[in-house]
Parts: sequence; C-alpha cells; structure tokens
Amino acid sequence: MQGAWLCGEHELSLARPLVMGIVNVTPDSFSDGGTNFDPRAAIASGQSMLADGADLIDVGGESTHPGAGEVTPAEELARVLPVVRDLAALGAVVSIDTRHAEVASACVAAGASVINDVSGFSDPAMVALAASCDAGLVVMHMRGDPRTMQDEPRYGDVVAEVSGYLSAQAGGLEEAGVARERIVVDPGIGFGKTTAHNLELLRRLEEIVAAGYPVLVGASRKRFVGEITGVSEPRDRLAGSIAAALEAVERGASAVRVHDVAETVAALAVARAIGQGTGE
Ligand code: HH2
Repeated sequence: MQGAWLCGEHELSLARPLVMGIVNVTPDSFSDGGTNFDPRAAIASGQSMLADGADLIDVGGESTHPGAGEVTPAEELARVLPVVRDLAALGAVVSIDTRHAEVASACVAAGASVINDVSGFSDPAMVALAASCDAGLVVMHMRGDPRTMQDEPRYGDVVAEVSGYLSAQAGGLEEAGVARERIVVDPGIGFGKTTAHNLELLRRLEEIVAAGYPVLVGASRKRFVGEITGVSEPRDRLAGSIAAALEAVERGASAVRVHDVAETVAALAVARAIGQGTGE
C-alpha cells in the first residue's frame, strides 16, 4: 500500500510493512508471562526492539487474553505511563494499547502517538479523544468482552462481519472529524474467534484490505499458532508466528504486531527481496 500513516508528529511510510513490537507491562500476559512488568525491564525491552528494527512499540498495561483478571484504569495507567514517557522521549513512535479513554488521554499527553483500542473505538469517550488529538488510531474487532469472547463464538461470514464492523467504526471516526490517514484497522486475531475463524480471516485478508484502510495483523504467538503446530508454550511459537506474519503481508497487511522483532524483520526482508528481485 502507498501513502503514509499519520501518527502525531510522525508520518510512517506504508511503502513497506511496518513492524510493531509488543511490550506488555503486565504480570499475566499470555505470551511473556510478566517479563516486562518492571518498568525498567519494559523500557529496555522496547529499546532493544527499536534496535532490532521495530517501527513502533505497542505498550499495554491490561492483559486481554481470555479469562484475564480485571485491572482498574488507574492501575493500568500507573503501569504504562513511565514506559510510554521514556520511550517517547527517546524519539520512538509509541502506541498505547488500551480500551480506556483516560489511560489513552494521559499517554498521548506523555508522548504516545498511536492509540490502539482493542474495543474498536466503541466507547464515545474514545471517539471524542481521537477527534481532539492527532494520534494514529488502530481500530480492532473484538467479539464481546475479553472474559467472554471465547465462549462459542459464531459468525455467518466472519470476514464480511469483521470487515463491515471495521468500516463502520472507521467511518464513525471520520464523521467525528478524524482524518482517514490516521486510521488503521485490525481483524483482531483471537478475539472472539475460533482457529477456523482466524484462518479464514487471514486467508481472505485481501477482502478486508479492499475496504481501503491499511490493515494491521496481530497473530504473534497466539493460540491458533500453537494449535496448528502443537507448541503449547507461547514463547516457542516463533516459527509459526513468522509464517502468519509473512502470509498476512503477502495478502496485503500494512503492519504486523509481533513479540519477536528481529526475526520478523529478517523474514520480511527476505520475502520482500524475493518479491523485488533485489536484496537492497
Ligand atoms: N492482540 C493482543 C493485544 N492487543 N492489539 C491489536 N491491535 N491487535 C491484536 O491482535 C492484539 C492487540 C493480545 O496479545 P498480547 O498483547 O501479546 O497479550 P495480552 O493481551 O495477554 O497482554
């Protein structure tokens, strides 16, 4: 996809796929089990992802895996704020992964330039915040609530439903005054979806891309990768996660959200070199 994603003072070129590195400042994330709960560890981890070639760092303080415990917005903010502030001060493009407008607002004030909302800007307070700032926005699809989303999710045509939802939410943001170039959409792999749903969304990603917004895909270390490969430990799902990232980009994704930045950057570089016939 051509053009750029406008994120505050940053303009991220979409000429090649963007890599978003994940920093979970939580004790209970499914994939890293709390290694970045200490803010100093989280900041160091973000810095090393930037050195490995991440284009932006997604900082989250609330685990959203099925069955995750409740966190108050005040606690969530206390976790993420020092990490957002320090990484932004280094000049990094920082994304705040939150469903809470008060958390997003404080993080944007502290230097975050992307708001990543797994509830798809369904809260009017989030829409108002989006309209009042110039941050880039990730609009993600989730079925229901993190606690209940995996209770027998059912769709007619999952791709049509997810794509329709994303276009409606993005359209609502534009109606509220948000520039289209600030918006990226995300099918929400694993959020209220079975393995079959996830595979269908990835296989037919081009139908979501066709709606006209750049698409972000977060498949890294997710359960469907473990189901297919038989790898139960999320940290050991690198090979399957890279396959998912490459297939997403091949089908038109503009960005991938990953835990293993160096490996994903290298895999994308080789895939791109093959496509272009040059390693430059
Ligand atoms: N996935 C997770 C969290 N935030 N945001 C977007 N836009 N897309 C995703 O696919 C997505 C997301 C869940 O993964 P992770 O952050 O590793 O785990 P946890 O929610 O347990 O912290």
